[in-house]
Amino acid sequence: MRLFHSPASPFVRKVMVTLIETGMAGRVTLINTATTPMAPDAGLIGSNPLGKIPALELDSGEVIVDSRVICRWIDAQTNDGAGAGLYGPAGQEWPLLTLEAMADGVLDAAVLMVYEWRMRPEERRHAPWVEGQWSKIARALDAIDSRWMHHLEAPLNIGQIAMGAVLGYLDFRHPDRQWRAAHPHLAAWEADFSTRPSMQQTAPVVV
Ligand SMILES: N[C@@H](CCC(=O)N[C@@H](CS)C(=O)NCC(=O)O)C(=O)O
Repeated sequence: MRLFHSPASPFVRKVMVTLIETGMAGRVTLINTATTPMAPDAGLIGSNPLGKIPALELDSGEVIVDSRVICRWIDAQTNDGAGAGLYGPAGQEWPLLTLEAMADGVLDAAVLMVYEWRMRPEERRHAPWVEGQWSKIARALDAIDSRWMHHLEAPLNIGQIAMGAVLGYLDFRHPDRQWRAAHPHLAAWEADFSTRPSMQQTAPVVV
């Protein structure tokens, strides 16, 4: 299998952590990919017309996107198809899928903030729009810190993997926002979760 990959992408990190935690990382070849809305990677768009990473090309040639679907697919490959259990018991996966969706929404906002500053000429950057994105992130972190911690303090699940990628990305790209200050439960959880070998091996790298 081939994974369109960048060591800076938090969505790719979700997939990499899931591969490592399920023992499947050795089955995947990483394809180093640099892609932006204005300069989509030529090798990628044939597989994912959206021009986004991660995209997973199976040995059959079939391509799976996006990170949410890829992680679900990886989970389903283990234990003779019974799954790795990252989504909880069958029929009860909705809270964990919701937590993952919320984490992905935070990542979308955090990545858009980076793009606004990196890809727009200075005179066209719109600070209120950036602050609107940060407000989404802050509200989601508030909700997770106050109402979702029991899902994070449970056996390993997809919500934890997604939140690990979120908090690592906020440290990587938005350290000035100091997310820990108003989110003590998440801060304590992250201090522990980030010591997992799968998290250490996938720490973001500037490209
Ligand atoms: N919903 C997608 C989001 C993926 C995404 O936004 N990836 C970024 C890199 S972190 C990307 O490929 N950006 C290029 C673009 O937006 O054209 C997922 O979960 O995989």
